[in-house]
Amino acid sequence: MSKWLAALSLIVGVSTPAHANLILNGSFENNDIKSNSWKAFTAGTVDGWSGTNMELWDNFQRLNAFDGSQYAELNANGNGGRYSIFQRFSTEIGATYDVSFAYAARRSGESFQLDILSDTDSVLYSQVFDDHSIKIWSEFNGDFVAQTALTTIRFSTINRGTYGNFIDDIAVTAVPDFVASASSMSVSEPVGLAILLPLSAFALMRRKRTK
Ligand SMILES: [Ca+2]
Ligand SMILES: [Ca+2]
Repeated sequence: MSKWLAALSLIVGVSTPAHANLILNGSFENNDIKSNSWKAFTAGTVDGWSGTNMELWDNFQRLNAFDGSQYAELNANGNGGRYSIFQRFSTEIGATYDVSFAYAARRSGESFQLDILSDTDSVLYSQVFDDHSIKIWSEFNGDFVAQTALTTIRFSTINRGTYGNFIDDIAVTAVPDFVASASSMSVSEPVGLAILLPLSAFALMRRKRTK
């Protein structure tokens, strides 16, 4: 929880619900492998994830995990073609969600695409990542608005071959309504929160969450 949210929940005297990660095994820790090793997994055998083959690495080849001790290499063992893993999770129609993860390259020239899709295949968010640093984690933070009761997050490799596109710490969390609507809140609205907290605090809170 951010300190702004913590402060807000103190001021208004309510407990902010836990912002549980909606992604199962987003940090790739559930299929435990030996330290300083890697292991190939066939499609669907990594907890929570569907799609193609993938690899898990455990603090291997001088790259420690961003979170925990394990991460995935999207360009997996196998046919050397394109790889794509995905997971479906429950969402509330119209609600805003934060999405975050960490990514790193194994060598130069790597790229992958993030897609967030509604259950009717509408694209809620899509971005190509080709700016990774070699064996240095970069962090992504974004958000989307759900359109259906189920939403899919998908990571697809763009460069071919069995090398590249490390990923870790994938999280999707619900954004509380009062934060999601803060930017559209007007001073004329008879909202108790607006009296208790200056609008600038909402703006600061929003900026902190989205940077
Ligand atoms: Ca991890
Ligand atoms: Ca590989």
